[in-house]
Amino acid sequence: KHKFWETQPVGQFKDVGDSNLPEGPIEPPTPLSEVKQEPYNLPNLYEWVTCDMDSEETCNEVYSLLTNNYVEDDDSMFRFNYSKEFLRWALRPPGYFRSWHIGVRVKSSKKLVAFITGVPARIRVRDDIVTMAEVNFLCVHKKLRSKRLAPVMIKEVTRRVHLENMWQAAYTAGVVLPTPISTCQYWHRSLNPKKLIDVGFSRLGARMTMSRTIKLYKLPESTVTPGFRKMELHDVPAVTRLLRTYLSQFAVAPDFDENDVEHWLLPKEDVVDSYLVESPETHEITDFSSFYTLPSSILGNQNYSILKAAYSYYNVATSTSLLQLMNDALIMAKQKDYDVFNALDVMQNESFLKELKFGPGDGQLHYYLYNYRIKQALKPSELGLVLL
Ligand code: YNC
Ligand code: MG
Repeated sequence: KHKFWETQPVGQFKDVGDSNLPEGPIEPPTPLSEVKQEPYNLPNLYEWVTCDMDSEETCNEVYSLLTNNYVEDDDSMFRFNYSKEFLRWALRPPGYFRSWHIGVRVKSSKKLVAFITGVPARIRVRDDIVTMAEVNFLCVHKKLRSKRLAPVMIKEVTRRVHLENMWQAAYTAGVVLPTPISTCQYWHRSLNPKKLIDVGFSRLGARMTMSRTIKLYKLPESTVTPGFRKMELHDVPAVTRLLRTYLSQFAVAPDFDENDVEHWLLPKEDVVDSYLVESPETHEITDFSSFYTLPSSILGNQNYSILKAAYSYYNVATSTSLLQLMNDALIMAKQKDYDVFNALDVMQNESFLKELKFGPGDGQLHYYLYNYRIKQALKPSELGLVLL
């Protein structure tokens, strides 16, 4: 059934429920001298390239490949439209490898037709801190689908990860593959219900009018928590401490240091927003909330072409409730003109989703580890990891 995935060191469906298999790496590392030195073979018309995301021209090509060919919803009404600035941010964290930004071009025309990336990350799995690749942005041009190009892309990124002496990876996908470590659900909180209904993202509820719906989702003009403000560079040490303590409770979570926090969480316009609560009395940093910006193209609507979506990222509440903190995040997103605020049911998110009027989405997000076995699937609330 999964001709490719059956050959890979991942949890196999036949092993689900087998408690004799140990947790941890499935295969041991091989000596670096035994890692294949040449790229995998591509069909003859195509060639491998390393994509230099510092180059404006290459970044434009990656942006248009993804804008036209990346992830769509099941009904093909929306397609992710990651911005160029977002792609640069996502692909150049501390210690990144340019060789893990892999493209495929048509030899004759040099047209970019496929892409896959990895970035390095330290991920803690229970008590084990593992240096991994986070693999993302796997994309094959629509005209080249179902030709088994994806397995070659995956093998090539794996080879280049191995060359850096890393042997594990983390990734998410909307499709079921062998074998999810957890299956999560997206929830959506309408900020601009009229537009969401007009473009077919949501529907008017039973016995609801447009004006009642607008009233239902109305938010205060400004945030309510005293000391709530935007994160700044000097907050990095305090935010790192707060986040490390918080994430230690989850079975799988990133092991963030100050460099990671500066990169992943310091606000970057239209890419990542971060807020915190500084106690008006003690000036302690007690709470933190963040979201990233990922618009979607609206396919074939007369009136609108872009859906502006915020995605909940990392949140920590200690002085106020997570409910109130997230309500302030919603207020900020509304102020900044986002149409919808999305969140997965990971970490403690279930504690606010229903009360803050999020509704469950269709379609699930599956989390995976490569070459690392987990005995039993995790509940979403045991996951402390958000991938972009
Ligand atoms: C997927 N999303 O099952 P089997 S998520 C992984 N992730 O293999 P073909 C996938 N594998 O089942 P197509 C996958 N989707 O026969 C499909 N597959 O064993 C598997 N879509 O290949 C599939 N982006 O080339 C099957 O299929 C085999 O032409 C079929 O290409 C697939 O980024 C794709 O959704 C997804 O662009 C490229 O449909 C294409 O359809 C496309 O015949 C729209 O492939 C965009 C889209 C995926 C977003 C993502 C995470 C990717 C993770 C990849 C796995 C990483 C493993 C770790 C590597 C480092 C290891 C170390 C150390
Ligand atoms: Mg293909």
